[in-house]
Amino acid sequence: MNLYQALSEKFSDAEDRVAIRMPETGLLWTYGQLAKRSAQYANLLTKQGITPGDRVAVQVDKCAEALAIYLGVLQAGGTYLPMNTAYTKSELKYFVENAEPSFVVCSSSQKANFSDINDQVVNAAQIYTLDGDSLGSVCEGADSMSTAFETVARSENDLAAILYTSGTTGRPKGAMISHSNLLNNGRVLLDYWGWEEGDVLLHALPIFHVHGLFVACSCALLNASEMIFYSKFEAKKAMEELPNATVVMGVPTFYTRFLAEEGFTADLTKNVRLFISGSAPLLEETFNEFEQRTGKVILERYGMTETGMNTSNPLMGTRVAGTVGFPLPGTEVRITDADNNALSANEVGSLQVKGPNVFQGYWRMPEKTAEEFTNDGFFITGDLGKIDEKGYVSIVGRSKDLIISGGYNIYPKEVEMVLNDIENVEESAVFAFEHPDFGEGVAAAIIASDAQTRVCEDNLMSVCKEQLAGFKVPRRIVYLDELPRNTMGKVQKNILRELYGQKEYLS
Ligand code: MLC
Ligand code: AMP
Repeated sequence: MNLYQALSEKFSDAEDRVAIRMPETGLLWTYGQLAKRSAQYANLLTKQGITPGDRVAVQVDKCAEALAIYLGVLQAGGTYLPMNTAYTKSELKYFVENAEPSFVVCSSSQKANFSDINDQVVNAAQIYTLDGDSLGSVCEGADSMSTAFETVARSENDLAAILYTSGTTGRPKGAMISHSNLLNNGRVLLDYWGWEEGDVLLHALPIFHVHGLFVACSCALLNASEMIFYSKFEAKKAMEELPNATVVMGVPTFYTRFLAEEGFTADLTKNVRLFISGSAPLLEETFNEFEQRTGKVILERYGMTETGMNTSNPLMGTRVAGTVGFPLPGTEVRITDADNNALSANEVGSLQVKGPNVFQGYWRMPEKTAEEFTNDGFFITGDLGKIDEKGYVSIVGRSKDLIISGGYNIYPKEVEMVLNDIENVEESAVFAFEHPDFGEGVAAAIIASDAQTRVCEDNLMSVCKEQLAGFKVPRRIVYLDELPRNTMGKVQKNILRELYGQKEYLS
C-alpha cells in the first residue's frame, strides 16, 4: 500500500470538484487538476532518480503546488520532509545534514542557505525552487512531465514523512511517520468527526506540521472535500470565507483572534458544523465565550508529531471544556506513575499511548527511541494527564520542558544553548510566560558573567534572530543575579514562571 493510493481513492469520481481554492490569489484547482499535477511531480522526481525511501526536503510558502509536491513525493515512493519557513540557516543545516535528502525544494530566497550546506550532502543540481503557485524551477520541471503516474508500492511501515521536533536536550529529532500511521489516523478522524459529502474545510494552518498537513489535509483529501486555502491565518480574511465553510481547524490563537473581532457572530458561523481546536490547550474561557457568541461548541482534540491524533471530544456527545475527550478508536491511552503502573480515575500521571497511529521511532536515534517507549510498547508522550470516571482525558501539564506558543513548540534548551554562547552571558534559563495571544510566550532569565556589565540586549536579540526561528526568540527578558535552584542544583523554572511569568509582569 501507498498512502497516496488511499488519499486519492475518491479523486477520480471527484475530477471536476474543487480541491483547493485560494481566496488571496483566485487560484482554483479541481481534484482532476490536483491528481495530474501530483503525477507530474512524481514523474519529475523519478526522472531525476528518486528511489523509494529517499527524502525530499521542502521549505516553501503554503500554496497549491506545495500540496501537489507532497502528494507527488508520496506517489514516487519518497519520504516527505517538510520544514517550517521560519527556520534559519543554522537550523536548516542541522536537518539537512541529519536527514540527507536527495532533493530540496525551497524558495529562491533560501536557495543560498541550502547551497552553502556541505556539497557532499546536497549539491546545486538537487535544489529546486518554488516561489508560490506556478513559479520556480520545480514547476518548470514538472510542466513538461506526463500527467499519468503508476504509484510506487510501499509497505505499511515504510516512511511517508519525517518531521523534526525539538527535544529536551536541544538536539532536534526526526520523527519517522509511516504510510500506515497516516492512513490509519486519517481514516479514524474522517469517521470520528463525521465527514460528509459537501463538507468544505477552511484551511488556514501551515502545511509543514502535523495539524495542517496530516490532520487537515488527510481528512479533506480522503473525503475529496474543497479546501479554502489561506497562505496564513488572518482573522478578518478568514471571516470572509466562513459562510462558505462547514469545518474549521485551528490552534487556540485562531479562536481568540476570531473572538476579538466584532463581526464574528452567530450569523457568520451558521454554516460551520464543526470548529476543531488542537496543538495547544484551549482555555475554558475561550471555549465558553465562543459558545455564547456563536452557539457552537468547539471540539478539542489532542495529538503530537510522534503520534498523530490520540484523543478527541465527541462529535455527538458532550464536549467538555478543559478536556481533550476520549481515546480515538484503536488508540490506547493510559496514565501511569513513575514505574509505568496504570493509575486510577482522576489521578495525575504520565500520559502514554499505544496504537497504529504511533510513529516508527526517531531517525537514526535508536537509543532515543528506546528511551521514549515502555517495555510494553507504550509511547511516553511527556504530557501529564488524567482520565475521569467517564473516560474524558485532560492534559494537566508537561513533564517535558516545553513551551507551546501559538501552536508551535519551543524546547527551552535549544534557546538556552544559543543564549549561553552570547558574550557576557554566564547562563540563562528559558521558561514560559502567559501570552494573551499565543497562550504561552518565550521568556529568558539571563545571568551576566560580569555583574557590572549589563548584557547588551540588542546583541542578544540579533544573535537569537539570526540563529533561531522567529517564534523561538524570547519576547520577555529578565536580568537576574542568580537562578533559583533546588538542593540538587536544578534550576526551578516553576519559580521563574511564578515570579516573572504572569501576563501583567512588567520588567
Ligand atoms: C509567529 N510569530 C510567533 C508565532 N507565530 N511568535 C510566537 N509564537 C507563534 N506561534 C512571530 C513571528 O516570528 C514574527 O515575529 C511575528 O510573530 C509575526 O509573524 P506572523 O507570521 O505574521 O505571525 P502570525 O500570522 O500572527 O502567526 C500566528 C499564528 C501562527 C498563530 C497564526 O503562528 C500559526 O499559524 N500557528 C499554528 C502553528 C501550528 O500549525 N501548529 C501545529 C503543530 S502540530 P517578528 O519578531 O518577526 O515580528 C502539533 C500537533 C497537534 O502541535 O496536536 O496538532
Ligand atoms: P508537537 O510536538 O508539535 O506535535 O506538539 C505536541 C504537544 O502539543 C503535545 O505533547 C501536547 O503537549 C500539546 N498539545 C497538543 N494538543 C493539545 C491540546 N488539545 N491540549 C493541550 N496540549 C496539547
